Amino acid sequence: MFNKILIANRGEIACRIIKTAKKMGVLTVAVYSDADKDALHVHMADEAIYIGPSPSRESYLLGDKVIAAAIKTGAQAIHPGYGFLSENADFCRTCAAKNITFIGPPVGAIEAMGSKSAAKNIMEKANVPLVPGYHGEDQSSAVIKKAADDMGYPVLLKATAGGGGKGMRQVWNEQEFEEGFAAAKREALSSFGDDTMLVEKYLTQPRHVEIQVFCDNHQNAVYLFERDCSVQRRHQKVIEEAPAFKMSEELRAKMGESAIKSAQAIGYQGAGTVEFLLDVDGSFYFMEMNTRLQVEHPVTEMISGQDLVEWQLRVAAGEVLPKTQQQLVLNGHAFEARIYAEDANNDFLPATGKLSLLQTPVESEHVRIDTGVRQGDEVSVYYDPMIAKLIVWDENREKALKRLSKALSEYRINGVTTNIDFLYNLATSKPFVEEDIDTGFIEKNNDLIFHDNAQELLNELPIAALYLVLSIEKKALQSALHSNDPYSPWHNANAWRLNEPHSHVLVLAHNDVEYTVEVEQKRQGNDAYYLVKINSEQFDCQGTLDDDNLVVNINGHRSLATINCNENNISLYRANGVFNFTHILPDFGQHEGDDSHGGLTAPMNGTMVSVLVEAGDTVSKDQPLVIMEAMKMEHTIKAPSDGTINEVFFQAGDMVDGGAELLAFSTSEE
Ligand code: MV4
Repeated sequence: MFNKILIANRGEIACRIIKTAKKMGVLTVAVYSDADKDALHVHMADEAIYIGPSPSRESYLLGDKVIAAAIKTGAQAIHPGYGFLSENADFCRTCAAKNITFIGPPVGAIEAMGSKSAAKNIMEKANVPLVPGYHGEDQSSAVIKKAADDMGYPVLLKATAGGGGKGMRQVWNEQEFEEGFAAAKREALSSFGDDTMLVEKYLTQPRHVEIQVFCDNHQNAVYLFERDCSVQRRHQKVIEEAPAFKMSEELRAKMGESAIKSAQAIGYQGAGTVEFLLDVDGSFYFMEMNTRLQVEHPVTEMISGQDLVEWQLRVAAGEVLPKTQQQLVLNGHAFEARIYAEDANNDFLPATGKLSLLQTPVESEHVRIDTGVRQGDEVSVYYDPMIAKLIVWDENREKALKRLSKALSEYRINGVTTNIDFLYNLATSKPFVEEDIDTGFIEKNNDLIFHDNAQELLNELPIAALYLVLSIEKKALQSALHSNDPYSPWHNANAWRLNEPHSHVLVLAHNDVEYTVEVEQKRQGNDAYYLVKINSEQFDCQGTLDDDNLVVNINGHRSLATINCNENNISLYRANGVFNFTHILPDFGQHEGDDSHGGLTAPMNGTMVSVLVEAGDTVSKDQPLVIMEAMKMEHTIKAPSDGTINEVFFQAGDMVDGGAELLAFSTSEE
């Protein structure tokens, strides 16, 4: 076994590999770019080498720098993770030349699977089932059209240079063929510089089912069951599960054996994944083979009880496979949800920012979180905006799915927009629960998954407003009780001011739509309650705030909310999802029309935090005069010009209503 390995990757997969290496007593070397100098994977590794500027092409993709780092630290092997250099044949070759073990397949396997059409030819010779079609040398439209006519429509034209869904065109009947074929060739030429086409029977409701295979250097090969990865958006996997639902033992064995044949056809070693299209009639067809550890490998680990990274290290070090096929047992059901910093309501635009709050579900034998970030980290523009992979397991699909939705609803993330609500809506949608899933799932169920929560949002506004008012009143009481003025009426602690009714006018925004919310405190005997008005609607509200947890009663409906405030971004975590608001503060600056001759007024309700001047003081323009706190933020009110303070009307700890005159001021020009 190696005594030191270098991980040529970052983020969650780097952390995940380091965890297993540590468990095995193998030392680890991380590599990092400028953006990752304080990243979690750097802290977790035993040592770390800087490899360059933040853009991947100037750091993580520079094979020579990675190999130099391995040589410098005496790492005997390099684990490439996924992406980056993991399927780069040249890098694999250079490792061998430098006598550094590449933890992955032989370079010949990487090259063989690098071309989709070459892969198909190899699989055809190995009697691995391919989708009925034609992928021959003769590219005349007559030959390709005859193949299409013979197999029957619809057919799928695919550019052999394409991949990942690019360069595919459906042809629904014979009449459309010529035009479709010409268009597909034009698109392929412009996209890939190569218009070689293949044609296949078009499967209209296929599932994406992939088999995890493992081969050692002693001619042993096993499959570790299957994963269903049909839920994809623009060919990016969103939620994966293992095993595949509605999978019979017989079909599992047939697909597993076929996957083994595929791996053996290319002399495979290490971890590999054979992807199949599974048709509604139970027939399956080779799609492609991935020569790396996949992002979704944890669901296989959860149902097989195997650590696939440990298997990778052992096999790369020349050991035999840790288990035989007979020793592998499928137990339970697992899901993986990919949590991303992206805006699902804005075409999944990647989001960046600081993870000001990152509270996760509690990890257990049922809940696993693979992540490369911590609270306070930046989600940067340079890399895939993955925050974490949430993996859950239970003894069957129904129970595992309940664990998934519960864990998703327990996440508390603020500072960046995430896709958690989208994942929650998807995981709890009827078709998903009922296994009505194929690769078209997200398009088919678009309205279900992206339901517009405008009405739900309006129901949450009173809660956000109540939270803000309760926070101000709590802060006012605290600062007043701690004020240093012995004569302050606040000292008798019965908060006499709170007996006076007062109101707040707040402006809350969501997705650039602003809502004005009036909150008026009322009293019923000793109980305070609040009348909240939004547009023409009125809500009777009561609430008790304990840190960030609010027990709220709106028109007789009691419920819980967790709130996180980051500057004026408010995230409201509720059972039915997270709701984000921006609190629009009025401008505390002086405006032209302001009364800068008679006095300075409080622009809104707040608390006097400190008074920095006294009557008779001469002040200069922009000199701070008082600091008041409003809506959990402190604001300094400054002198609008050179002048004199004639009188001060409030002291620290006082609550002031919007519009109250704070001090009498006259400018020097007067
Ligand atoms: C297909 C197909 C239906 N019929 N081939 C998409 C990218 C590449 N992996 C192959 N893909 C497909 N090939 C035939 N003959 C449907 C897809 C497909 C798909 C496959 C797997 C996962 C997601 C997909 C999303 C759209 C289309």
